[in-house]
Amino acid sequence: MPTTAIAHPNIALLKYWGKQDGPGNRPATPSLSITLDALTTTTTVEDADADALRLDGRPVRDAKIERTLADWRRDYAIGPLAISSHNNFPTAAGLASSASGFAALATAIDAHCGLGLSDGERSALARRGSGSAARSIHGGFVALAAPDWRGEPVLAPDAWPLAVVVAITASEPKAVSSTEGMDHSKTTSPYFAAWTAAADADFEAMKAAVAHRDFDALAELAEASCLKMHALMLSSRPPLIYWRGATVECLRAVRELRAGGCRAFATVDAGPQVKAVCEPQDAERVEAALKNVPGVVSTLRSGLGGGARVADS
Ligand code: 2P0
Repeated sequence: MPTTAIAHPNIALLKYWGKQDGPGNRPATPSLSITLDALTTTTTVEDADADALRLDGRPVRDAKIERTLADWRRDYAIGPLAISSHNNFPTAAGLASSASGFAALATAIDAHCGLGLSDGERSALARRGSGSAARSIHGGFVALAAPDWRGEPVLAPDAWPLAVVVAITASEPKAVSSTEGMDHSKTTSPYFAAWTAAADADFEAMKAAVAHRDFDALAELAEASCLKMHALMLSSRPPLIYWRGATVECLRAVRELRAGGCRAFATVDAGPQVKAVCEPQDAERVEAALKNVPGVVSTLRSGLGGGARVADS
């Protein structure tokens, strides 16, 4: 019998960029994210004679998934599997498909192979595939921090139901993967030490902003974390420039909205898309403003969603 799990991508408001040395894919800095509900990865696993992977219906080879399965098998009895994964959103468009992908895969395999993992163990397993996937095990606001580097729920999705508007500015796959980009920044950016030195204080400040549902403080901290991460990318040698012109224009548009009294802030990951976070009553206005920015191809809207789970049969 096949087993199906679903998971949603998450967007980091406090960014993870850079890893610790050594095994386990442990981040160098804590992060804090929101899990989205409108974007979904659905992954089905089934016993097979040999591993086989289908993404959105097409047979594929994926070195990162193959490496991760080999790593998981060092610790867990996981037989050969036919894996079929489907995203209801563009896979290569910088929308955190590896977060939802590895969270769904870890959840499906845990159930299918009877590993009996706790949420924390499942999060650690997902992290070994992709750091951000550790956070998609949970819904709402989620922290990923020392010493365990397992996703920890901070606030349930309905406790502070913010909205997210994603502005897609380009849809080709990124030229430099996050894993490569992080390593490159760690080894070449003169600002990397400053990034890690401030990380714990930034994390505590953001946790407090979330605990108090303080939108203005969250907006200020999230934009600072995002732009500090992009400063690391830009100061790497050679530089990593994930932005398009429209990315910057979207950041400007969100700032103008905020100056006009709209509660919204923007964040950008390792790609050209802009994610605006706002209060639900402002989502329509934010989406209209971003649609109007030249170079924006399309927009998506989402609320906050739940954690990775086995689908009802
Ligand atoms: C984040 N990103 O915190 C940051 C912000 C992108 C920019 O985590 O190497 O795919 O697989 O652990 O999780 C994207 O990197 O990296 C990411 P790996 P991952 O969301």
